[in-house]
Amino acid sequence: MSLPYVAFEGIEGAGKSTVSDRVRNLLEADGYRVVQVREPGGTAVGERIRSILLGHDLAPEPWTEALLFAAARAQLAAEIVGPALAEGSWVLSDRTVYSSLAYQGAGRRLGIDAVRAVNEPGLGGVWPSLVILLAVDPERGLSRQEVGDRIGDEGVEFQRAVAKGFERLAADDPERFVVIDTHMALDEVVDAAHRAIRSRW
Ligand code: T5A
Repeated sequence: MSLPYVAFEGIEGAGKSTVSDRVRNLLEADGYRVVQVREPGGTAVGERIRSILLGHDLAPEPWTEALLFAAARAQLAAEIVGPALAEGSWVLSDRTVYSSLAYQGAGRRLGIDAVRAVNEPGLGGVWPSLVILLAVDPERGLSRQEVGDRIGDEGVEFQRAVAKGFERLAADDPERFVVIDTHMALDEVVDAAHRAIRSRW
C-alpha cells in the first residue's frame, strides 16, 4: 500500500492551512500519529530559504526561485517527511512539489516537466501519494488572503495561470488527485477531505 503522505494544494486562499489543521485533528481522533508540515519551510534550513523566497526585499529570477523551493523541499524530505513515514506516521503537508509544478512550471512558464526534473533528485522517492486539490475562484481566493507574500501578490492573472496548471496536473493524474470545490461551507470541505483520505487508507 502507498505511504500516507497527503498534500493539500491550491492557489492562494483556497483553505489549505485551515483544512489541513482540521483534518489533522480528525485523523488524530481516529487514532493515527500525524506529522504536519508546510512548504516552503518546516526545517531550520527551509525557514531561512522561505524568507528569501517570500519576502518583498529580494527578487530571485524564476529559475533561482524554482531551485530554492526544490532545495527547501529536499531538506524537508530528508529531515522530517522521510523519517516520519518510515516510523509509521502520517504526513499532511500544506503545499508540496505540486506547488512548484503549478507555480513555477505553469505560472512562471518554466515548464512542468523541467521543474519536476529538478525536484526529483533531492526527494529520493519521497513523493505525495494523495493530493487534495482545494479549488477556488482566483478572485475569491485572493479576497480570503489575510497576509500577502511576494508570490501571492503577483495578481489575479498569475493565479489563473497557476490554477490552470493545477487543473492540468489533476487531469493527467486522476488516481493521485482528489479535487474539492471550496465554494461550500468550510465544514463540508473538511468532511470531504477527511472522507477522501479515509477511503484511500
Ligand atoms: N509557492 C510555494 C510556490 O510558488 N512554489 C512552491 O513550490 C511552494 C511550496 C507560500 C507561497 O509560495 C508559493 C505559493 C505561495 O504564494 P504560503 O505560506 O503557503 O505561501 O501561503 P498561502 O498558500 O498563500 O496561504 P494562504 O493563507 O493564502 O492560503 P490557504 O492556506 O490556502 O488559506 P487559509 O487556510 O489560510 O484560509 C484563508 C482564509 O479563508 C478562510 C479561512 O478561514 C481563512 O480565514 N476559508 C474559508 N472561508 C469560507 N469558506 C471556505 N471554504 C474557506 N476555506 C478557507
